[in-house]
Amino acid sequence: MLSFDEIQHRVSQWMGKKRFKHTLGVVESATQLAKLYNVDVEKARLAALLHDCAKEMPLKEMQDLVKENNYKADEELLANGNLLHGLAGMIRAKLEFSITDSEILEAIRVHTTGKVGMSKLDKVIFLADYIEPNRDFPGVDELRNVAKKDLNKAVLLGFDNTINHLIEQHLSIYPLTILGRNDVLKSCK
Ligand code: DGI
Ligand code: FE
Ligand code: FE
Ligand code: FE
Repeated sequence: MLSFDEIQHRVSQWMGKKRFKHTLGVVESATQLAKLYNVDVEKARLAALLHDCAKEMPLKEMQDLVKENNYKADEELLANGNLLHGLAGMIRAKLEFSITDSEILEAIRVHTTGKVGMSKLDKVIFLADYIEPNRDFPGVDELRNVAKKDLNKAVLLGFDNTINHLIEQHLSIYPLTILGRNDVLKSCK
């Protein structure tokens, strides 16, 4: 089993400076959120460190990784690296670092799309990805404030922001993202 620092070093070689900085920001935010919401901090740190570990792979390599390891992915997921890098990252985490913890692997897998029935760890990683210190978009400070008070409400705002953004750009919304959004809405209020 490699140490956190050894994994960090390997991950840094798989991405550019900017994404590595983002990754360390997600580790920082995930650590804070995990403490706040009673999530296993070590699991959150490892999932955060690995969440984008496949993001800079060429799409073809992501697709091969998924197929060669017999994972199933629908057409829309397979066709778009923005969607596929979660699953590809999960497989990389398993193969390259022998991560076997199913909660960590799942949080990596669903960090972009979300899903129905997200665990607290899934939500912490999803949200940390959104609010880490290097993120700068309209509404991020409001989201950071909500994240300190209500995990589900903050995740809902994250989904809403993503969906709004996709609509503004006339892009496809992955159906599971809508289902995940509606599911966390039920946990709000
Ligand atoms: O990998 P990051 O840039 O840190 O962030 P991310 O994994 O949350 O999102 C990656 C990209 O995926 C981002 O540009 C928005 C896009 N995305 C998120 N949800 C959907 C989506 N794209 C489509 N087409 N459909 C979605 O539902
Ligand atoms: Fe990502
Ligand atoms: Fe990210
Ligand atoms: Fe934008």
